Amino acid sequence: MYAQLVKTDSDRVRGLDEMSAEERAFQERIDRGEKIEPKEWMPEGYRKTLIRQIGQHAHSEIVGQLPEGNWITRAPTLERKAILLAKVQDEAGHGLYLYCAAETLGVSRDELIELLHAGKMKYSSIFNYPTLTWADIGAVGWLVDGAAIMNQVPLQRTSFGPYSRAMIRICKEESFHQRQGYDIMMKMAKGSPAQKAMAQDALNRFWYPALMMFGPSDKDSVHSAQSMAWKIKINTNDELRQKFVDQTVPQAHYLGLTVPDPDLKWNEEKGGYDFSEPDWSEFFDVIAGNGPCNTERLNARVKAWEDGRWFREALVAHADKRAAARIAAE
Ligand code: BYC
Repeated sequence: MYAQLVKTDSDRVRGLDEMSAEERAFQERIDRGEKIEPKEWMPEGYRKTLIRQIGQHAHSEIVGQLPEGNWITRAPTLERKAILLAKVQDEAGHGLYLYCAAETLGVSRDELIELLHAGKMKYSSIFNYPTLTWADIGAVGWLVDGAAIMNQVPLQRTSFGPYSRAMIRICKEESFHQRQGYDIMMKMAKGSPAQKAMAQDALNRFWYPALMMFGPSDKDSVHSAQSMAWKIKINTNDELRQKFVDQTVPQAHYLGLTVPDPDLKWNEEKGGYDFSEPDWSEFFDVIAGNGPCNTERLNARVKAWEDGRWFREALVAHADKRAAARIAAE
């Protein structure tokens, strides 16, 4: 089922002269900047690439609730609890808009969730790292939501209408999330020496995993070329990673924290920072299922799905009863 739904063969971009008339007309629409809507004709590869990316994105929002949800009861003040609760709730909402966008491509939410639970569909590598201290919640908001926004702002212009529209609302909420994370970091970094040390430790542990969120380096990105030709992706992984570093390093300086990269250096000529690449073997290991929290995250999702089964079945039974009563009354 995985192969039928999401496996794409998009490592080679075909020229217009290699395309059928239908595919050529489709590519020309993309090139003119038109949006593609669900009922319109689209190449199978385009549909599958979108199901893979939107589905993975939706799963990331849902699994992404876990590392932060873990801190709701332990947030230091009532205000922080309320803010964190609202943020985690927003992420559930983002997951739902994205599952809805994927459903317009002919796949059901249940099918996507089954693939996630079977380990056949991915979610963002970042959520396989633990949140050990309160400062980690600051680092997640600042760096993880910051990286998410960097990736998602261009996706507001993605070629598939429902995905681009979902992104507009999601980006508005993500910018609030990023600010709440930075606000936690400010408090910690300007607090007692112990609090500042916690903030530094969180930055040390989250810096490289955040850089990995943008995906492998361009030379190892199998999908980028075709996804960019279809304007599903607007930028390459390395372009966005560079922008993220350029934006985030001055924010770390403002906090008085040190980015854990001895080779980080402003490069006047390119107008950006030179920085060390993440450890890509760690990245591939994490996305293969061997990160510090992969098993815990997936087990938590499967348990929530199983625990909610009776409720979903009750809703369907209730809807069936009401429908039967309506028919009987006609
Ligand atoms: N984690 O050819 P490539 C959020 C996989 S934020 C796991 O470059 P593509 C949130 C990739 O799927 C996070 N897997 O792929 C924030 C492919 O494997 P498959 C969610 C990754 O798709 C705060 C292989 O590596 N955001 O939700 O062109 C709180 C080769 O990569 C990752 C999105 O999903 C990764 N980091 O580019 C709560 C944004 N990177 O599928 C929630 C939308 C790569 O062939 N997605 N892989 O088996 C995208 O923009 C793109 O899919 C990516 C990857 C840039 C992530």
